[in-house]
Amino acid sequence: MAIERTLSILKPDALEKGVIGKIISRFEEAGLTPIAIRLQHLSQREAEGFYAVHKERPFFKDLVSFMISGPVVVMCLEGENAVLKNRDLMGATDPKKAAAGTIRADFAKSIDANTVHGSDSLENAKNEVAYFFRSTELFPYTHKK
Ligand code: IDP
Ligand code: MG
Repeated sequence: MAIERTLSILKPDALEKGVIGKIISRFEEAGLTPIAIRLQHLSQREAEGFYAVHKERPFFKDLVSFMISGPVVVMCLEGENAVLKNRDLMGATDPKKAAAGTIRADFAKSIDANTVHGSDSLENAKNEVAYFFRSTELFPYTHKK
């Protein structure tokens, strides 16, 4: 398996509940290392640009207003099979359908406030990491595999 990079966002509800440390621990324990990490309060333009693929969907307005309702944590995670591993740790989009023990099952309260974003493919991961981080802001370092 290959070492990959993926984008993770801890959404405003994660900060509101005070669970960012618990969530980052889950990533680290699964072998996903944050190689860039930043607290950021997204502007409307930044959130709309990030979620541009969803702009025709009925939930787009609510999604953007939720994502700008408070600060978020944006992170680049690196590790074996990072894209799929992160999606597995996150659980299904709707927390009611998320498997037990996943981040969304344990922390999310609704499909809007679903605690985490994660890139869904290697190609999207590359674009999403580049949306938030310059290459000089990524700090790969030796870590537990
Ligand atoms: P994902 O976050 O699991 O990849 P996507 O389908 O990419 O899910 O949708 C992006 C975000 O839009 C979701 O995390 C969720 O917050 C929101 N969303 C998706 N589908 C719905 C819906 O049917 N109603 C309300 N919000 C939704
Ligand atoms: Mg998605």
